[in-house]
Amino acid sequence: MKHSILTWVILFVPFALGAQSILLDSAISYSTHYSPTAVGAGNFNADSRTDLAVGALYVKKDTGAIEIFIQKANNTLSQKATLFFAAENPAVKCLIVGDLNSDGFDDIAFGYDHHIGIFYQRSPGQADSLRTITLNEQVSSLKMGYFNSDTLVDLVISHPDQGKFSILYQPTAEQWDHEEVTTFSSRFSEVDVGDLNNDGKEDIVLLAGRFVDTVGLFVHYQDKNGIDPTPTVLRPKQDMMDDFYPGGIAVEDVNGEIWCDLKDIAFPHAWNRCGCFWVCGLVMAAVLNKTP
Ligand SMILES: [Ca+2]
Ligand SMILES: [Ca+2]
Ligand SMILES: [Ca+2]
Ligand SMILES: [Ca+2]
Repeated sequence: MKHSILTWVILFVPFALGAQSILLDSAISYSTHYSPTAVGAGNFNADSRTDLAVGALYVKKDTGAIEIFIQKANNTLSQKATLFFAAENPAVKCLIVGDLNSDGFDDIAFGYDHHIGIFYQRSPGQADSLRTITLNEQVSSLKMGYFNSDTLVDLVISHPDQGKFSILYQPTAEQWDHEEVTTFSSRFSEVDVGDLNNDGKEDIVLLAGRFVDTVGLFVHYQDKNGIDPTPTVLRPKQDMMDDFYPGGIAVEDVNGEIWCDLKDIAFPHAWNRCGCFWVCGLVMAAVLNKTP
């Protein structure tokens, strides 16, 4: 296998958040064998340290890969294994790590082409063979959340075309029921999950931005009947978005409103502008504050 010199930048730039500036530590770079496109953090060896899974843009025709980096006791990473999988279009578009089946071991879910792939971790460091769930549309982003008032985690997937998103409900462990939701007619580059109205139920936020001229956030609230298919549309002031398109969103309480536990929505600019792919060039461009 050809060893790429592409590096993966974890910490790169200071970013601005309102009037505050936060200077991150100096960059730490690790080489991956294949061009990295997506990353997720979890535990792959049952110790107390967080490890990383990195999805690849290209390995070779009909072959995709997830590279596993284990965090050592000195807080550095060591490449431990590569999970290969067969696919017609194997470029990994998005990746998350979490315990999908509630067995105590973190699993890996990722999107490629119009599929979601899952590697279940059956015992520490041992991945099962690939489980594939085929959707109707291409995948641009996926996240975990709880969307039907049970205790098993579900998945939400954004599609870059057709004004649709998908929910994979998990009625019993490792069984995934696909529901496709038609929403505002736009193209979604990213999805995130958070309780935006502080009612204890997680809501879904879709970002239209990378592929369109008009930036918008489309919030689908969850009520007692489940996810509302009608979105609430949020559009930032256009001058916030001059000269670039946001590449992703993060739904977090970024300005410390812990006292009211409301979430804010941030637009990181994660597009490729300086030769490195993905995290390089991260800029916090806008924060939409919610007030009680
Ligand atoms: Ca670990
Ligand atoms: Ca698991
Ligand atoms: Ca569920
Ligand atoms: Ca909510």
